[in-house]
Amino acid sequence: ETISVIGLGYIGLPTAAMFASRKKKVIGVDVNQHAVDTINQGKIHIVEPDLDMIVHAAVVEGYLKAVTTPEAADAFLIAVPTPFKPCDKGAVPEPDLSYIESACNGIAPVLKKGDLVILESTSPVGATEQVAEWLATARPDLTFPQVAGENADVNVAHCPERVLPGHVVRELVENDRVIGGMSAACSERSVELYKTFVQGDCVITNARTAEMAKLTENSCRDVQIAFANELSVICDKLDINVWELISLANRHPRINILQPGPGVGGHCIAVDPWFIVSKTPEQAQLIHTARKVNDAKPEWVIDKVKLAIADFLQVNPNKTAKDVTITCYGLAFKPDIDDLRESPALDITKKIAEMHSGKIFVIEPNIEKLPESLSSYNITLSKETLKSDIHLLLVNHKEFYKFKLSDELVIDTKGIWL
Ligand code: SAJ
Repeated sequence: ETISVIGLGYIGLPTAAMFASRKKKVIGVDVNQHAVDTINQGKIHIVEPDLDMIVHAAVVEGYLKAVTTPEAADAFLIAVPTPFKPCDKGAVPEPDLSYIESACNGIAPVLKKGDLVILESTSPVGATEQVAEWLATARPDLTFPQVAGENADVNVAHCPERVLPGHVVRELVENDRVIGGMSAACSERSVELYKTFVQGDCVITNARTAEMAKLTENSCRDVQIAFANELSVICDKLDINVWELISLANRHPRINILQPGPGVGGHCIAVDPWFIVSKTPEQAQLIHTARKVNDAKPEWVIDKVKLAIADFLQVNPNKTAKDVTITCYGLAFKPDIDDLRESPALDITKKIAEMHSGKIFVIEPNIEKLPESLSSYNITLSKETLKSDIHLLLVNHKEFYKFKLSDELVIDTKGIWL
């Protein structure tokens, strides 16, 4: 049995490597020639603990190869991005399924009777049916589940990934999987496939419920973080320490409030709720509001910095804004990783650099040089904490807990120094 994984990114590559490590023949497909070349040398182009060893072994032993054009296989797993279409500020973003459509058009010519196609990409409800439609249109000589049901030539299912970046290798094996086939046969084939390496339960449902399950998980987390972020803004007004408040409330046996912060980052939790809101805008009131609360938090932090600059100048009337130094702690989207994509900390630092004429230091222990988007500003990347007028903590990296700041102006969005 040959398995083909379309899209060799943060999900596709580890998944391909897991099948290969169980001695399945795997063909990985990616449009990025650099990724394909890197993998074929037994190396990886993404950062994920332990993945390099598994990919290296899989390539050396001949179970995994990467190509740019799909080849025939028995099962195809689609793990490509589902971003937003560009939209105006304030509008509800719409999902962009064009990468999934390209993947379908790529595999259609090599599909044959008996094949299985699984959509792993996080997708809006209805996307799996859409995949089956695209495949059916491209291959009128084959039958698909939407018409042929259990007797389809090609089976189609949705099986969303739900692994946590940084723990992908372990979570791929241990997490339960939700398997949503377009027919019972589609589900059963998929379970059999995942059981190759999944030790968690493979729970069967239909495709639409599987799509919604993944969106629900990330929306639930977004709504809970929004609750914490709203509390932080309320407590700031009322002069209450929100971290103390939350730890007190969490002593109740049925309360478990998450932690506030500078906003919600990453490519999942700040994205997936929009797939629900754009499909059912009338009904998704709370989910929509949570998104707005979390997206408003970076601006709130920037306003705090503006106030701190004004306070400093009031106490030091002989100085101007140009004399005020600011140190920003952390750029990543969450603690102890080097991933800066969709990071509120990076966004806040950039906006401060745009508005502030004085010197800015950035401390980010997980990177060696500043990202391109900050290179045109008056920012210095530093390894250690420096004398500075304003200290802005944006990420609770483990290194920052030991810093002791006393009399300077401190804005601590994660509550580690308060
Ligand atoms: N955050 C807070 N307060 C908290 C927890 C998180 O502000 O109490 C912020 C983080 O700082 C970060 C953002 O939320 O900016 C997201 O971080 P995260 O650790 O909650 O999640 P991700 O984006 O790394 O991964 C999530 C996971 N989903 C859930 O936990 C429900 C993961 O299992 C999914 O596979 C992944 O999204 C995905 O790919 O969808």
